[in-house]
Parts: sequence; C-alpha cells; structure tokens
Amino acid sequence: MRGLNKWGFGLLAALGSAAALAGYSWNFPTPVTPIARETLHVHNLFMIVILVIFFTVLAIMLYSFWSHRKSQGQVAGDFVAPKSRKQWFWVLLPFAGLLVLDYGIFGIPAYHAVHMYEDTKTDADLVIKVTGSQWLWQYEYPSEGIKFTSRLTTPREQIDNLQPKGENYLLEVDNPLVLPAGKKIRFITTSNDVIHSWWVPAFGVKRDAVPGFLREFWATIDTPGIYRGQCSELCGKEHGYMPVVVNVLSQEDYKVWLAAKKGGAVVAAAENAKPLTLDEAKAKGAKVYASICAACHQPTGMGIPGAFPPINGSKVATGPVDAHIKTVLNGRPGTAMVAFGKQLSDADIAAVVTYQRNAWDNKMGDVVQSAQVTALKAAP
Ligand code: HEC
Ligand SMILES: [Cu+2]
Repeated sequence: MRGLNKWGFGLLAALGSAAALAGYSWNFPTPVTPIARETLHVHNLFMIVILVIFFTVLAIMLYSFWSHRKSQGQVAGDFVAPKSRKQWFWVLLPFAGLLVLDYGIFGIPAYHAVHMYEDTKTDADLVIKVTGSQWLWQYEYPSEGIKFTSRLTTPREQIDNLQPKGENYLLEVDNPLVLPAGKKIRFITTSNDVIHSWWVPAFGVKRDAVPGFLREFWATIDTPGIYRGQCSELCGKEHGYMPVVVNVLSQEDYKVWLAAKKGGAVVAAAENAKPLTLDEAKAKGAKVYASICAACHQPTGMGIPGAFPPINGSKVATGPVDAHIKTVLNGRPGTAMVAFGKQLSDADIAAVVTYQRNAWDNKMGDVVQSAQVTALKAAP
C-alpha cells in the first residue's frame, strides 16, 4: 500500500519538480546482512545476464527485419523443407544454452543463496522469538527472560489527516526490537491469530508468522542503526499499522541495554506486585484504555452501536469481577475482541479492568490487583 502511495507521489513529484525525487531509491535498500548482500548479488547477476540476452536477441531481430526486407529482393522462407542437420543444430543450441543458463549461471548462485538462507542453526549467538498478533509484534529473548510488545506510535491524528505526517509515518513503534551488531541471530516466528509476515528490507528477510508453526530465519547485521519494515501479509483491518522497527546497537551498547532492560524488568515486576489504590489503578488503567481499548470502545466508553459494545453501563463491567477479567484475558473468539492475556501484562490488565469498572457512570469501587489476574490466567 505504501509502495503504491510512493509511486503515486513519485509521479506527481516528477510532474512538479525533479528535486522532490531526491532521496528516492530505485534499487534495493543498502544490504546490511549476508543474506541481503547475497540476494542483491544474485539479483544483479541475473539482471546483467537477462539484459545481455535481451539486447542481443533484440539486435538480431532488428537486423533481420531490416536486412531481409522485400525491397531487397528477399524471399520468404520455405519451412516445409525436409529436416536437415543444420536445423537440428539450431534447435539444440538454444536448448543447451538454456540448460547452461538455468542450471549453471542462475542455478549455482541461487542454490548457494537458498542454502545459506536456510542455515539458521549453525553458530547462532542469540535466539529471538517473534510473535505476530493483531496488530502488533511481540519479541522474546528466551535466554534473557525478556519479553515485550512493539506497537505503532504514529498518532491517530496523522493517520486521519488532522496533523501533518511525521518523518517515520506508520514506521514507528514504542518498543523497537533491540539487537547486537555482528552476532548471528536466529529468529523463530509464529503467530497468535492469523498469518503475519515479519519483514525488514535491509536485512533481506521476510518470513511468514503462521499460527501453530515455528518458522525460522537468521541475520547477522553488520552496521548499527535503526531499520524499519512492515508486516507484509494481509492480516486484518490494521495490517498497515504493525510496523517492524529494529534498533541495532554495537555489542557494548547492547550489553548496557540488556542490563538496563533486565534491571527494568525486575523493577517493573516489583512495581506490578505492589498493590495499588483505586486512584493509582484508575490512572494507570486510563492510559492503557486510551492507547488500546478506546479505538473500539471509544474514549466515552459508549462504544459504536452495532460494532463495539459500550463499557459504560455494560453488564460485564458492572458485574462479577472475575468474568470481566476473563473477558479481557481471553477475548471473545470470533469477534474483534481479541485475547489481551497474551498482549498485556497482568498489571496492565488489572489496571484497565479497574478503570473500566470505575470510569464514566460505572462506580463499582473495587480495585483489581495483578495477582488476581495472574491467578485467573493460571486457572484452567
Ligand atoms: C478491535 C476492537 C476492540 C478493542 C481494541 C477492544 N475491544 Fe473489547 N470488545 C470488542 C467487541 C467487538 C466486543 C463485543 C464482543 C462480543 O460480541 O461478544 C468487546 C467486548 C468487550 C467487553 C464485554 C462488554 C460487554 O458488555 O459484553 C469488555 C469488558 C471489553 N471488550 C474490554 C476491552 C478492554 C479492556 C480492551 C482494551 C484492553 C478492549 N476491550 C479492546 C472490541 C474491541
Ligand atoms: Cu500482520
């Protein structure tokens, strides 16, 4: 979709000023992994071979048209003549040429590249699990015990054309995936719901994230920097709103980040275990509600009739608390209400449920603590 827009704008810009085209790239993004380099190499090689063949054949054709014209006294060929050795030669020559081309000039480098793509296991330094969800990515570092979600941060106002679009429009997230440069990273992808696809063009990798399957790829990224990509498998109404952002750090910086993240996780766990007062929980829940739930249930809590039910006055939000928590944890299968148990921390779920029970006209007065959510999650 973005590609199409780019083309559209590109054409407009070309009509207007050529300067607007500056910064446009018509080739692959600069490759930063062995796979991306190999892909580009194979592409360039094929392109050259194809162009040579194309222009050679074109030249022969043009020459033949021109020099065998009727006004020069040329007579049309008589193809009913009996087969001669010469004819066999002209049949077999292109055939042999194709064999050499397909199995040799194209086949060997292509085989080499594919073989290399698939080698996810040899010497992997780090394993990252990537899980697609409608509509965000979750990243897990199993060896480090770190897990977080990565969501779009482009403000709705920009999407709705109420504000000018930012530099990284639709390509910015709250928590980018952070990786060390120069290490072989083995990625494992899967999905919680439908098929998504994790794609970063500069890495030369794109892998479908398929529910119920683990699929792999790898990358060794040479240069630190921020790399952006997108979900590239149509996965529902916000498919265009689940970008991939990877922040590649030098190995020293990565270690610092890792320590901070782990420390942060310990602090956050302690924070989460701490019981909250009603006001604290409401304030925390209001943020979660505004950033996630309000898109459907609306800031007013009134929902959208026929599509999203109101939370204000809802039987669930003013009924037994366990059923309310379970609705948020497990979602309602087959509806737009997804299972947030896999996307949000227990503390965030506790807070947002507290908020829903005590916002607008709902005045239940109860506070849900994260331990209660954890317990319900564990219950069968
Ligand atoms: C993508 C849209 C969407 C988002 C985002 C969403 N919901 Fe829902 N929610 C729904 C739909 C649709 C239903 C009704 C499902 C059904 O038909 O049973 C629902 C139902 C509910 C209900 C039950 C209401 C009732 O009276 O039956 C609760 C509680 C709820 N959602 C809480 C939340 C919370 C908390 C969040 C944010 C963490 C959230 N929802 C985010 C779409 C959404
Ligand atoms: Cu997706």
